[in-house]
Amino acid sequence: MGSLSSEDGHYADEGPVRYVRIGYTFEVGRHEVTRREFGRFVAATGYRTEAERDVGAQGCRTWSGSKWEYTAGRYWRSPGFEQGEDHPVVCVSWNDAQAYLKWMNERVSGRGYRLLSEAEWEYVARAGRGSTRYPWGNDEGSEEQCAWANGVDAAARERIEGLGAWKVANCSDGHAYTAPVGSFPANTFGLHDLQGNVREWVQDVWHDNYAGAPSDGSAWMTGGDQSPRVLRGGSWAHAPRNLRSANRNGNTPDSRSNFTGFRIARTLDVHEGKRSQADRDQVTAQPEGQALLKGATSGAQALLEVPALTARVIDQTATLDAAQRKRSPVGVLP
Ligand SMILES: [Ca+2]
Ligand SMILES: [Ca+2]
Repeated sequence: MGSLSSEDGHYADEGPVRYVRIGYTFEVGRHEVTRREFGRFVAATGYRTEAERDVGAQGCRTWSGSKWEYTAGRYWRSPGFEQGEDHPVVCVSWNDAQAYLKWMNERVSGRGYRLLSEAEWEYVARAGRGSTRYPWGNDEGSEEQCAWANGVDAAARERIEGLGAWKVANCSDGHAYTAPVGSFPANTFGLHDLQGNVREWVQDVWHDNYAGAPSDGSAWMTGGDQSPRVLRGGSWAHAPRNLRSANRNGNTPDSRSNFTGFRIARTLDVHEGKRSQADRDQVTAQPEGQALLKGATSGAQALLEVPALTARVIDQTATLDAAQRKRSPVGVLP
């Protein structure tokens, strides 16, 4: 986990590189949480996001054409660009994500929905491509990137004003802002859009580097800076460098922007690869039509319409070897 200082685009907070062993099975949302899913939560609870309540700042952080700034009236239903119901929800804070998870856990007791830990996030984002900068390899800003992920690209430069000095991929991924979830290929774990589309909240508090970080996959909740939470994966608004699997950021739990969303997860079973009988019973007992499982690869299902889950036996050591490859000249604008 992390990246070596020799990796192109490396930031100091991505080191030191370390081994993480995740000795339990967990599920992770196949997609980022969508507007449809979040809307169901809001309809059921009347929840008002922090953007709507102007917590700490007015509205949601958006691009004005010259800078990022909090903009009154912007929130998840009105983020400053068009979104369909199958787009990822944005303008949600870490606290809003926790409210969503709390509601899910009240609806379906005992399931323990939560955010991913930072280590889990990087594990599933790398998806077996441990040593490359991206799951598609090392080249950035290339056609390959645009086939894989929604980052800031030629489509964005065409449609978004004032990009000026933004580093933009030299290809078009077809989406200036968010894309419907699952528009890009699944990784080898069956998961979509870890890199790009929206940046995703994870559970951990912020640390400036990985010195002393847990090695068992759990969220790092002690020490460091206790206020900011970690964000991973880059988004439609991020340069290729920030779509790298190792890239990380932190922001306060009430912060929100129109490139930030989240993804859900839960621990399945400490017995590797085996689902508990109670869990199987729950799945069997679910009311017809309530499961929303689109082509999941194994028996994991949600009891209410939540992001489709995919079950994976995560009992491997997430490794980063020292293999560093010279990448080709990149097609990135200055
Ligand atoms: Ca894009
Ligand atoms: Ca993402």
